[in-house]
Amino acid sequence: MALAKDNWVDKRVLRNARKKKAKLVFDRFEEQQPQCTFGMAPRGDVCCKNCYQGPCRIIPGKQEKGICGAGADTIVARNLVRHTAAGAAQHTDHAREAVLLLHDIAKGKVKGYKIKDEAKLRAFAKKLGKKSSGPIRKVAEAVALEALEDFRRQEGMFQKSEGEYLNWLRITALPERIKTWKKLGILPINADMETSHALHQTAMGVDADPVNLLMETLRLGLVDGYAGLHLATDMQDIIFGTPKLTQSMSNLGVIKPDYVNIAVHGHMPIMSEKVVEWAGKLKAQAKKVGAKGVNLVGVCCTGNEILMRHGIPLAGHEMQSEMVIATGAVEAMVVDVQCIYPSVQDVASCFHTKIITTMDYARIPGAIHIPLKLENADKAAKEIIMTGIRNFRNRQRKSVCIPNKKTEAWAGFSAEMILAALSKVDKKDPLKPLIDNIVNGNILGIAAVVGCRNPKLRGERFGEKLIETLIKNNVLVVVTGCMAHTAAQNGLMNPNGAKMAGKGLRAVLTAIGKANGLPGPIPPVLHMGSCVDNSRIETVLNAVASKLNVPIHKLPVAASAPEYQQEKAVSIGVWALTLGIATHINPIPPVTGSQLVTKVLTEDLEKITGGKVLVATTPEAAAKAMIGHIKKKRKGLGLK
Ligand code: BF8
Ligand code: SF4
Repeated sequence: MALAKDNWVDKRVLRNARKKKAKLVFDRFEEQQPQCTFGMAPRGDVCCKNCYQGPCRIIPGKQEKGICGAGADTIVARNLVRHTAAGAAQHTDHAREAVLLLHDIAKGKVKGYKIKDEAKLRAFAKKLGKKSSGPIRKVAEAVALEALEDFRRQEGMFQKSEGEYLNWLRITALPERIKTWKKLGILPINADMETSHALHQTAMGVDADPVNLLMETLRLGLVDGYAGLHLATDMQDIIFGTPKLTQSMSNLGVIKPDYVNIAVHGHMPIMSEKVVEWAGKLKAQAKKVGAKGVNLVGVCCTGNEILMRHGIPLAGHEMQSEMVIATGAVEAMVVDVQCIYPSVQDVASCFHTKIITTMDYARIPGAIHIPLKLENADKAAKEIIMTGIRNFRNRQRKSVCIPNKKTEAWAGFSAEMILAALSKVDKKDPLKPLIDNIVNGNILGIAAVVGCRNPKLRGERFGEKLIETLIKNNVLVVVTGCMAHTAAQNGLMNPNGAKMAGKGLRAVLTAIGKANGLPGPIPPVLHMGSCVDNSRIETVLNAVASKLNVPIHKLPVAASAPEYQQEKAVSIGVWALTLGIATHINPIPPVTGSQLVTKVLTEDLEKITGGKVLVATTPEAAAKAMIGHIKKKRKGLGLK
């Protein structure tokens, strides 16, 4: 099996799982072969399941239309709308919960949470045209109500080009972008209405026009970007604090043999922040059961969130979640929503690990359910930690297998942190050193490598090879999501990784490091957070674009989701396209059955938003395409 080449798959842990008869993602992947190829490249056939006359399959030259008469272009575009809507719905639900928390804090309804970044809150009030001075709770209420408006505004829904649009888009996106989107008639009005409307529009017998459907896809990309990513990040920074530089460790070796190990998996800081707080408070309880303390470790995006704000180590990305349990040394894995394999309970049942679900709408049969609600968050978090502590005695020493694998990881590069680091080089004009080094070619360009790992690409080391090639070619790389775990585990998120960078990039990293009092360079790959924190990337790009007075699509930047698997990665990718960013996605998305949709995404869109999809199925080809695009943009700006 190609697994041997995946350096994040620990062979000993794998054997440990096998000994206990625990099936992992790779085993189920094999069982699923051969997977259905309908909708998938390169075969290019198309499948529709949108009504019960179907499923219908479109086979070119043989079966050109579904039973209702929908052809390949319509079906492919409809499927893309639905995936984008599903991804956006996950992010907007996440953001909504954070907005409601801010509102409850403002109204004094919850005691367990506070506002940590008051300056940020006041800055948002100002941007929204609200009173930014005075009692903080009043300001918080005004900001929360403006955010909630993005979930309830109704005016303009059926005359979209005339209506009002998302507050969060209005205060975040650059005027040039808003003008472009307004011209296209894709400004979203209300996040919930747009995602629900998308289900209507794509039902059997509603919209059959593929171009109109693609416009709807773009609108949903904007919903994702502003009412999802930005809104979630901003609310979380206000409540839990804006991340600053922190140094920690990554990979399975962060699990400690003598401690009560509790893995936190999912996405919402509303849960993870409380768990972090109570892990600190209950150290003495852990000692009572013979452990040295409580060791929290992070999995997937929640891992990134608690790494950035508290320096908690990263145990693994989503595909390693089962391996975290198969170390036999994890007393509890607490989860909330998104990207949690239901199989974690199956693996846990082969060991002593307790799986704890916390959200009423995300439960796993067999797991313990401790609902963590705003009003009982402290009680629930305490019970979660105590469940882990009580379970320490059940650990079977013979079943413990913790690999000796961990790598130093620096994190917390919020836009504010990046500017603070750059201001040490040029206090008056922090962006100048970045821009000067792009102009002189020390930095060829900037690439965001984000998103998931995909079991279809096991053994290919796609994400890590792509990042390594980019930095070798002097491209500054920023990472989020599971790709941040990948970069960390491969030593790219610490100063030593700078050895792998090209000469020009290394010189810049070293100059910034020295200006900040470090003995050497900063890491060549900057950790910007979880998947919702892709918003932070736009914040930096907007600052650069504004300073240069050019639109984002003229900047030497590119993005890649090299191993995407989740609908959320689709909606983030679509948002990047609306921003005008050339975006590589792999595996090839299921659009090749429609020549029209494929052509719009890979060619025509560039004339509309400036963004386009880059197709490449090897890391080398992906790096080449991204670097080629960056060079083209440099030329456009008159740079060598
Ligand atoms: O939101 S990168 S597998 S964990 S979807 Fe999920 Fe993909 Fe990981 Fe976070 Ni993002
Ligand atoms: Fe078939 Fe049309 Fe129904 Fe799709 S919507 S399953 S193409 S009949």
